[in-house]
Amino acid sequence: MSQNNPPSGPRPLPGQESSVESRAGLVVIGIVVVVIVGIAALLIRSNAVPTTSAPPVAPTSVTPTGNITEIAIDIQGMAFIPSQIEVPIGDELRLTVTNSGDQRHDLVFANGAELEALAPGAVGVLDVGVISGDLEGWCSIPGHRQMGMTFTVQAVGGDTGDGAQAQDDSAQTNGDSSPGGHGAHGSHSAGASGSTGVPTMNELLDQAAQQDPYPAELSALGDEREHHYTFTVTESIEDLADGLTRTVWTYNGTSPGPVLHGRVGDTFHITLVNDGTMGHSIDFHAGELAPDGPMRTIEPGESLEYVFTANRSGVWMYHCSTMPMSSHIANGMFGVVIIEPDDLEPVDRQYALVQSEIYAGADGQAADADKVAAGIPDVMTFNGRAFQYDVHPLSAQVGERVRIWVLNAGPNVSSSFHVVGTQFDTVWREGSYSVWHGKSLDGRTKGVTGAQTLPLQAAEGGFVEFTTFEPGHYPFVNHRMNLAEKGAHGILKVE
Ligand SMILES: [Cu+2]
Repeated sequence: MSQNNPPSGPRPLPGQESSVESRAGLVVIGIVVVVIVGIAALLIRSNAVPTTSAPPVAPTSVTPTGNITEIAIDIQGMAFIPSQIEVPIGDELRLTVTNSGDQRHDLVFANGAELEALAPGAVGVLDVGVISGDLEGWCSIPGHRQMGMTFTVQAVGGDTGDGAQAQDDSAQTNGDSSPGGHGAHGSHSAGASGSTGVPTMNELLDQAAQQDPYPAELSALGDEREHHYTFTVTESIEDLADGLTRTVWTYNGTSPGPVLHGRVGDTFHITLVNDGTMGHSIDFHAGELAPDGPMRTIEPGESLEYVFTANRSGVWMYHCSTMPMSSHIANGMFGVVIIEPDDLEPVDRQYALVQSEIYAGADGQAADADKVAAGIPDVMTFNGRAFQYDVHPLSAQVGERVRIWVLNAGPNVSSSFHVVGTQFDTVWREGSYSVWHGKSLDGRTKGVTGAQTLPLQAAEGGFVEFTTFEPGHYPFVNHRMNLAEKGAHGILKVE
């Protein structure tokens, strides 16, 4: 089953173990360096915030006390514990941060102070600078702030007549970023171009024309019953449209990841390798396993083995299940496992389409987590890129029987899959046929019937079958039309 794998599909990774160890070593060295740099800078006692990347704080109306307030905080799950502290105005603040969570986190402040990402179990020290007013902090790993990873320094006491002021304008700007904060993204998510960062249909079509399409053809099953794959997670930049890029997180370099294809009873052996910069994981809906082990989040440089037997037919989603899952899926970490029902009859052509959503962040950034939470995508895709099969049409011959497998990977919106100019004589969705060769399977409907859509909620899958009777260009769409117009649209060219 290699034909419909993306070009950069699964491959063995010679020397993986040594690279894992060296990366782990680098992480440890990195943490030690951070701590040493922090301590050394403190000893120097300049007025600058003693971290490698923080700009000097300019406490114009506050006289430094010369005191250092030292506070230890903890990271548990998706929260800083405590999430709010009080510090006397004019004191320097030194935080010791312990990451007791199960994935890496950082801590950045509105004044520019930054603690580099801490692996689970790691401890870091951050000198935040002189506290001249209330100050907001948060974890900057995509989606974590929206999950509640905010931290507030309250400035207290002092004898300045005008009292504590917000230490940085951006602290107030971002003050409504708590989960559910309405319109929170409005002020800071615009693309670098100064526009909304959302490409137009024409821009998306132009971009699709410049790239090879994701292979949609699904070839017939081979004889193998054991399937071995290595899934390597990477984080990279791709062009969303001319002049606008986005960060994507992928399995084996493409989104969707590789299409897995097999029969009921087949066993899949997946080695998941995390070559990213944050925790990632994988969850195969095609298997039935306790999530605790195989679906656990692994750190950069780590790997795990995930073995499952496909006991049931279906069009099964797989995806990263590291929190916040909505962001990890929206950033590209999903794919499909097609397990054919027993004795599925052959057809002339098969295609596999995975619908997904893009929530454009600023240029070069990952998905805007506020948009993901709001659930209104900017761009829709079949197989990871908007409109790609409009400029690189799928093909069929007149009279051929075509089967299209569809997974709605979400993460949020539904699909109403339709092929313009056809009627589906067969529709199979989530374990059952509604119509089969023009016959209703409800036991009541007499005569010839059919269906116009395959409806799919997020993470649902199925297939449709149809025949075309004359040449032409048959659009396939999500018939939620606003979503088709955002990119969930392609062409089947029949000759
Ligand atoms: Cu992930």
